[in-house]
Amino acid sequence: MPRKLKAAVAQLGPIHLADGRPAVVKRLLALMREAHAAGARFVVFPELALTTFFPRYWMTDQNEIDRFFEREMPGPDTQPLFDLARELGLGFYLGYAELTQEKGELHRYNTSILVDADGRIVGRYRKIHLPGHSEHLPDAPFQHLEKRYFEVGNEGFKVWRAFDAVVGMCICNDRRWPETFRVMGLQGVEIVALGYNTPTENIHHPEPLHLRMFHHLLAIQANAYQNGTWVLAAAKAGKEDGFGLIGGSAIVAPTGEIAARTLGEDDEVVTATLDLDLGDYIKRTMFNFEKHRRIEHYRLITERTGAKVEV
Ligand code: CDV
Repeated sequence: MPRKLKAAVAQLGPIHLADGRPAVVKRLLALMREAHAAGARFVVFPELALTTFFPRYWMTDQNEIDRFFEREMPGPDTQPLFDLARELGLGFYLGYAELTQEKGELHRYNTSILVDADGRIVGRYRKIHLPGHSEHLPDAPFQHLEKRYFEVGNEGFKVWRAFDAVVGMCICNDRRWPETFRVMGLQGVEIVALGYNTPTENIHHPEPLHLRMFHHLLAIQANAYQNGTWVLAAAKAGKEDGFGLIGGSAIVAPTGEIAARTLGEDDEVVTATLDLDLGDYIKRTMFNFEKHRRIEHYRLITERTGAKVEV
């Protein structure tokens, strides 16, 4: 019996500072209805999908920072997403800023959740590869303060069984790191869901715009192929209060080919029917890990963090 899943990525156009949660959730609900009308059973939303990409702003008042965080999930503003998921039988991936209390201490993570078609949270991922910096960069056109506002995720790269598939999650910058996908690949991942906010400008080194899109697609296509997995990548796109984010939301097949891609920089849904067995031949042949991996030669990957020239 072939395993097929119609899945969607729901790109979001800009969310401005002045846009409140209820207005954003209304947009997400409309995208869910559109994905469902197209026959999808799973829809992927972007990273930090409930607010503007706030790490671009330098803030020192913790109360001001915490306005961008969710203290509960679902909470009063986000409950309608879960209700609609249950009503439509449509699961989703949602990225948001998580404020949680553990052992009496507050923690802040850049988080995504996997919600099944019954509207239940079945998985949670806390972003591990936090990009950017923690200090104020006065000469930069904008900030990228993920290292200031979030802790490194403490739950690893897990996979979950959902939609009759093995599903993993990662967030934005994680997609550029082969380790992210290989750890999930070693757990037999079949779908990697990922949301992202990629500024059009590299604040650390000038890069032409086309290179930003090229690197995004290069990373998700290569990692899909090298692990024989589908990748569902959802962008927040367009100009948020004048600050540009690339679009390019895509559904990538285990062959590394793009099966669907958004065209614009606004709210947009694209879908594809995933053949969940397509990655099997890649996992059995070219990337048969059991047969071909040589872990005795990979020690440096876990023993050394930075590159060191010793010759
Ligand atoms: N939100 C992100 O993680 N953004 C990063 C930075 C490096 C641009 C990204 O990889 O797109």
